Amino acid sequence: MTSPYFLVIGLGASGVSAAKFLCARGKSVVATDIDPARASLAKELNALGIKTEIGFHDPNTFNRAGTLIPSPGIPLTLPHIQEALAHGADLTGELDLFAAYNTLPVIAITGTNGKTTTTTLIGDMLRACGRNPFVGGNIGTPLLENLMAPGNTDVVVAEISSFQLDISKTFRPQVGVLLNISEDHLDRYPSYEAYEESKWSLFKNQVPSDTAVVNRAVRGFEKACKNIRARVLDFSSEPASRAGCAAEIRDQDIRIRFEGRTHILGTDHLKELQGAHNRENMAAAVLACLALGNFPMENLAAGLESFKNLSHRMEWVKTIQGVSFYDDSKATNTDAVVRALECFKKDIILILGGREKGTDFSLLLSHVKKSVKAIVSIGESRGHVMETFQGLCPVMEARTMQEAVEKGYALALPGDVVLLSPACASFDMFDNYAHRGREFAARVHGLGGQHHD
Ligand code: UMA
Repeated sequence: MTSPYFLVIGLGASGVSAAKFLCARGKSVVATDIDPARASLAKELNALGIKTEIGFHDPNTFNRAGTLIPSPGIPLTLPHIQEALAHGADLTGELDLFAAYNTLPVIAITGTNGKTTTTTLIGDMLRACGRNPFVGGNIGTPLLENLMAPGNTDVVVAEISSFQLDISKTFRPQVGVLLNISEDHLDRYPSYEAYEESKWSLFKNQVPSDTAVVNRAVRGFEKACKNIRARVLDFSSEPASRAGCAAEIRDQDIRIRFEGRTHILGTDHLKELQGAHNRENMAAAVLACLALGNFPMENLAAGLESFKNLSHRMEWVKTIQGVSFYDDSKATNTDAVVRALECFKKDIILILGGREKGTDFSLLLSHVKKSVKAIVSIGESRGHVMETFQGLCPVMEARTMQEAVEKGYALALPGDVVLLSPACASFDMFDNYAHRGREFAARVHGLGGQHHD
């Protein structure tokens, strides 16, 4: 093996893309994945001239690498990574590889919740303004894909996770969006403050001609903004912080103030985007588009109207005998579950649990008290869920999704809602959140019964 080479660690979507991208640029690439099931994929990469080590991680391969490219899901605390860094290896990832070669303007969206909705909205709105965006990043299609096959795209809309930001030194979006920060991924960060810092780092390379779109209600807003060189456009729906914001959200209306113009954007008719959190997502999306191109408000509004609800995000599955089933599998933290619970008045049977990420279930206590009739706990965190909520409402355990759906249905009366909103990662029982959601829907459809929808 010639040194130095790029070592791609993990062959999921991000790693495969990075390996192919570097190889196409004539770089020497080695790729490794701990999962033996990646063997057939490795063959494809071998055919391109990429050497692979599958089913194990060899410390020697790490130590001899010039640059490590860990996939976002791989913690940097992995001993092989730490050892290689101590041997002098560089560290980079999807964002910086992309930044080095990309020539298109970039809108980048981060935050604990609402990233995917806002990213999708911005894409829809730009299309309604006659632009041709590439929409990618954490949302699913790695950014490097647009460098390998750019087509005639003219702007990049990138959903960005804290894991991607953690290994970025150079990524600089022309427009950066920070939606909110709440507890998540505490298994990956030494403290909540470290997670907050990671999110704010989206703006660290911006220059005065760039724009930072920031929720004014995010803790530490004033202090953090002192370190932002870009123009700041703020938004808020919180009574304590919304007055005078570039986007001020009051009830159903968003008042936008931008470069001397004021627009009132009514949102009441946008049934797919209900809830205060969605008005925040819309406000941020509008500001981001205005910052990029000062587009006409009619086109932006048309873009909002074309939005279709996302899969596994408060997705209605079916109503059986008056019991409505909703798939919110994408809710992998407590804040997202709160938003889901707020969509219904009461009588929710909540399917909760999975792989914890330093999850503090007690953040849900008051909301559960208000609107949850019973909990069905699934996954590795069954015991923790039981411990937290027993006494507040009935809590039943389920070992499989089939059992969870059956128990949820058995507990429900006509008019009730059975909601899968787990507050946890899915990897203890499923490949990913989408797999969990599909499994839920399949089991619901398997229940049969009379339709009331
Ligand atoms: N692996 C190893 N060694 C290890 C651990 C894992 O080789 O020690 C391998 C696994 O066997 C697997 C691969 O690493 O083959 C998985 O890597 P990954 O988890 O980074 O998954 P990717 O498919 O590359 O997807 C990543 C993002 N995943 C995570 O951040 C966990 C995707 O975001 C993103 O869409 C994709 O890159 C493209 O950029 C998903 C996500 O869950 C949606 N993100 C988190 C979130 O939104 O909360 C941050």
